[in-house]
Amino acid sequence: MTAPDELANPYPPEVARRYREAGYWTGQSFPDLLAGAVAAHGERPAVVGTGPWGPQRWTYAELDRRARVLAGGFAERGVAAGDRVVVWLPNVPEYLEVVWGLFLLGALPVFALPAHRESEVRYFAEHADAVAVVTVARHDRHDHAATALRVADDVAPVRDVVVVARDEDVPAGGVGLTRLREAAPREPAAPDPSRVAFLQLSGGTTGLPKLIPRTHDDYLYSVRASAEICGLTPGSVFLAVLPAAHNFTMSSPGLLGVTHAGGCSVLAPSPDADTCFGLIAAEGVTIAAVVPPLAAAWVAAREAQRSRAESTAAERADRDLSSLATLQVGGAKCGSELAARIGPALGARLQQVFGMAEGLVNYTRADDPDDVVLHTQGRPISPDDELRVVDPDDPDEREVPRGEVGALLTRGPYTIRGYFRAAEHNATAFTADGFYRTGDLVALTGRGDVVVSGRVKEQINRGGEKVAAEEVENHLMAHPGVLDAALVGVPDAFLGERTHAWVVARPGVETPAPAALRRFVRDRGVAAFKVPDRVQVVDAFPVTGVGKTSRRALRAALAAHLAEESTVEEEPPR
Ligand code: OOB
Repeated sequence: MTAPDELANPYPPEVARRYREAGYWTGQSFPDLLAGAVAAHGERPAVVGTGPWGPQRWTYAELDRRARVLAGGFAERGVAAGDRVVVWLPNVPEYLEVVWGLFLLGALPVFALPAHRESEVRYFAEHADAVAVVTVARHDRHDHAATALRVADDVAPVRDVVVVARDEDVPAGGVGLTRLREAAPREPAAPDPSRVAFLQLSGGTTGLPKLIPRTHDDYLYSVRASAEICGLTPGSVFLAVLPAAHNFTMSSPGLLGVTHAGGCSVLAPSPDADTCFGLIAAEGVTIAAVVPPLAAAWVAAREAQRSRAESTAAERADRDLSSLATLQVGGAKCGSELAARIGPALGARLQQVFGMAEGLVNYTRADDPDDVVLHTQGRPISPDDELRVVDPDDPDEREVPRGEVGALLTRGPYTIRGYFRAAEHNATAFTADGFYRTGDLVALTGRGDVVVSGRVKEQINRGGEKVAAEEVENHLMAHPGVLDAALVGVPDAFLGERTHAWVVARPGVETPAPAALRRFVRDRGVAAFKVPDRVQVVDAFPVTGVGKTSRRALRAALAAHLAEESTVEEEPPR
């Protein structure tokens, strides 16, 4: 089904040779990473969390044993090395058991977010020719297993829906994890480290999300280097707050960086301050990774706790955050004001992280001066990360002078050279010489730190969750009462941006109500964060002419129109 070379190293051979010679690509594979951790830290705690079987606490040896059994279990179900398996799980400890099971088998996880719904999961399964979907019974008031079973019915190669749930909660047609756990353990595979290890998802800028092929060599280089930059040791305890499958949580330095260092990963079942403060105190968490709105919520919760004088000794112990040395904030811009409140409120040092699932990750460093940590998004992991800041309006993409804002292009030892099965999109997303067009507007400081100032890509960053304008517009336009739709971002104090959909009603049919349109998008089975925050139905777009030039110009004009409207509203009556 898959031409074998689709999963081959996508880097030009001479480039791959250079990255090996420089010592970035070491030939380490995912199974090697786990084997190394087991050999050096076997009896140390590796995973803490709560799933369908209650609280779990596994050492590296135990995680390895479980993963080998699941590798055997997947193999018995007919999953083979090189096969793709959609992993659609919340932050339960079994997530790591499953993912490591697949890695040890040599199968390729395709990472979906727990917030994704049928339309996204179906697309991932189809696009990757997945042979199985692994999910939970229910999560977040949604029946994940039932949705996965519907996908399996329609998408031919999907043979199995593996349900991470107690047997009594596994629906008919699904395979309980218990069944896979009955298998004989399997010796780890020895995958070619230059080949693709998994497919990560992209926030997307087009109608359909893209899949990102990452090799063992490139990804694990970023993991080892990130662990070093962030100073991880066997004593590090990482709190996974954002979805485990997100690139930030997984590898910056995240769950995998902690594995490399021999530290412990704690999976937070919910990102709220109460849950996370309790886990930080109980487990001695040293580092956590969050998006700006969560950092703001934690800061506010802490400031409120401080102002309540009547707390008991037990309450204070439960909120002891003194172990938390580092709070990483990324996924969206952390404004200077929020940045300045983090240290005083939480007692942790802020680390800004500007990364992307396509590769490039920037960090502020522990020994950076405060103004760098507060006002920049850090600098790249690798000396061989190439960053070009170019004039976005120049067809020749000439670089702007240092310090000026331009569009960021990047190339390097862990940045992809193309999306999976997306030849047409790749032709515009990458330059002829292999630079990825990030779509971000940035400036570089004199020291080479990156300051993110906006974006050129058609994507809305809703508190770190990425919404592709075109994807949502396509859903809206599927409604019979909709002639045209344009989705734009509106500034939001909490999220950074929220979404506003302009909808042109189709003449001659009943005009749909905004609430009905929001429900319509939700019912098409998309992640809740993609459902427009506001829908405005009009007879024609309130800006003229621009629609004929490009969607981009139309969205920009509509966003400007909204901004104008809101300033007008705020003006006092004359
Ligand atoms: C991370 O990855 P993605 O793939 O969900 O999103 C990447 C995009 C970037 O291109 C940029 O537009 C935005 O998210 N972004 C930021 C940012 N971090 C990410 N914009 C401003 N400031 C930041 N600090 O979001 C991601 C992947 C790895 C590590 C951290 C974040």
